Formats: sequence, structure tokens, C-alpha cells
Amino acid sequence: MAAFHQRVFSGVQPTGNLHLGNYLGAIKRFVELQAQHECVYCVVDLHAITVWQEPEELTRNIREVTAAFIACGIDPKKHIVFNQSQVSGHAELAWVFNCIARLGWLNRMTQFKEKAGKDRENASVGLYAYPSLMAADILVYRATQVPVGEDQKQHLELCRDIAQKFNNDYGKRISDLGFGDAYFPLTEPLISGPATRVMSLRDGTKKMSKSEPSDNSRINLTDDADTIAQKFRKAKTDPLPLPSTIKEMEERPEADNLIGIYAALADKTAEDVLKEFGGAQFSKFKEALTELAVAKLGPIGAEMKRLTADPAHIDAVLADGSARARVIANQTMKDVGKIVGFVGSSS
Ligand code: AQP
Repeated sequence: MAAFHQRVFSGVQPTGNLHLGNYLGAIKRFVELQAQHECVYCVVDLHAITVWQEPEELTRNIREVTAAFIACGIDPKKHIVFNQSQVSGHAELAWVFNCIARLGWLNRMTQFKEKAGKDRENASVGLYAYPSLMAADILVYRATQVPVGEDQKQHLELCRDIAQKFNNDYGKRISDLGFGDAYFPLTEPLISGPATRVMSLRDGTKKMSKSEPSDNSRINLTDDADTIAQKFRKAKTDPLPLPSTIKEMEERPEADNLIGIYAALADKTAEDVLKEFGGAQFSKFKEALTELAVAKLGPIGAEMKRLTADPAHIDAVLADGSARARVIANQTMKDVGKIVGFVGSSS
């Protein structure tokens, strides 16, 4: 396989209620990767409209996710921060990939099944084709690594299948045009750490999610200290004290979740947290967890509020990022046009 320029890509949907799962599973990792990698971080507004979004709310949410990126520590000058709709290469490459991906592959996607629910006939075509747009998001930058939460693993596997099939189908053409033995990399998912799947505070078997109707199920990045304290106090637990070993924790989803959250916020392992709190009462642990969460999230929430108060600044950040993203995406689309055989793609 050809050697690819190393580049990190990931995205977050502007669908409101950014929560601790989005932070620990994704955005915190985005921040850490900046030191060693060239990164492209995207507010995926085209993905958001696969389910209905009120236009004014969508605009507000695009700015809020951008503010969250910056408030968490992403540097939009050193790296690229932009919104997906402003770089047409995403939608163009998604169409090419719709013609590469097989119906059978998309039929296996569990996220579509969960989101479409029983009323599948009424789901948008966009929701069904979501994974091929996600593959285009990544591959239009020929990104080599993608930090995501555990829930996106299947979509990343599909992205690799699409890249592989494109490379095979057009193999001769790719090599004749001088691109080597593969045009797209087989992107590596980066899913690691103690909080790759943060669960609901009301039900340790369900993912913490933006769209869950109960606000008590999640910690939002903009929650104030009192709200964070109240939500952790009310968080579901079992009647036993905290487990002392990882083995014991496996049978206790709510304890597992709170310990994972603490570990990720404190940059420790679950083992370290159990050494400190194993056998303690939940009430004591929840107090420590609240204190830690408020210390970490308080400054982020405050900075998000400050940034969203100046939408012109956020829009300028996105415009600058979009212009820089477009340069990379346009080159890919030119190459893809040549590979596929479109007339007009040779210049
Ligand atoms: N609970 C979670 N734990 C760890 N990581 C998570 N992510 C989402 N939920 C968790 C990761 O956050 C990134 C951005 O996700 P997204 O906003 O693009 O889409 P999503 O996965 O659909 O987010 P939600 O909150 O779960 O929204 P709804 O309720 O609409 O389904 C991704 O890397 C994701 O893995």
C-alpha cells in the first residue's frame, strides 16, 4: 500500500445539547492529537439535516459546536475548523461513493436501524446514505486517522470498505495516472481510553445522547455547577458500594460508567480510580466526580458562552477554515474526476 501523508479528520453534528460523551469520546481527543498531527475538524451540518432541523436552531448549533471546539482547546489557526456544507467536495465525493457502496453494506448499518426505528419507510434517503457521506468527509482529505467514539466504529469499517473497493475498481487507472497502487488510504479509527462510550446517567445500558428527551440523562457542556451537581446526585447507581476490581465493575454498568467518566476527566485509568475509591459509598464518589467535572467543564462552558456572544468572529473562523479545507478537497475531486474518467477534470 502507498505511503500516505498523515492527516487526522473528525466531525461533530450541530444538533444541539453537546454533552460529556461528545467531549470525552471525541473533542478531548481532537485536542490531544493537535500536538503531533495535522488536523481537520468539521461541523457536519450536512449530516445534521438527515433529520429535520429548524433553520434558526441549526445556525445557532453550528456556531455552538465551533465555539465548543475552540473552548476545548482546538487551535483554528494551526489546524482547520470549518463547516461541511461550505466545501462542496464532501457532497460530490459522497455521490461517487454512493455508486461504490453496495446496498447490502448500508443495510447492515445499525445506526440507521436505531435512528429510523419502526417508521423506516418515512426516514430520509439522506439518513440511509449517511455513512457514505461520512466516508467522503474523511476521504476527501485522504485522512489517515479518525478519532471517534465507539458508536462510529461500524461507519469507519464501511469507510475502509469503500476506499478499498474504489482502489480495486479503479486500480489500473490509479496506477496509470501515477498515483501508485491506491488512491485512498484505509483510514484507521482511533477509539481508545476509558470513555469511548459514555452511557446515560439514567440508564447505564444506553448511550449518552443529544437526542434523549431527558436532560438528566446527560451532562451538557454548557451546564452550570449546580446543574452538574444535581445530575450526578440523581444519576442511577446500584445499592452496593463502589466495586474494587475491574472484574466486579463489568457486571455493574452504572458504576462502570461513572468510574470511566472520572478516569477520563482526570486523565487516569479506571484501575487508578478504583485504587482511590474502590469500596467507597457512591455519595462520596459522586461528590468527588462533581468537583472534578465542574473544574474541567466550567471553564469550557464559560468560554463557549463568551464565544457564541460574538457570532461574527465564529463565522470568520469557519470561513477561513472552509477556504483552507477547499484547497485540499478540490485537489482530491480533480484527481477523482480523472480517475473516474469525467471530462473537464484534467486541468
Ligand atoms: N455517549 C458517547 N460516548 C462517547 N462518544 C460519543 N460520541 C457521541 N456520543 C458519545 C462521539 O461524539 C462524536 C460526535 O458525535 P455526533 O454528534 O456527530 O453524533 P452522534 O454520535 O449521533 O451523537 P449523539 O449525541 O449520540 O446524537 P444523537 O442523539 O443524535 O444520536 C462522535 O465521534 C461520536 O462517536
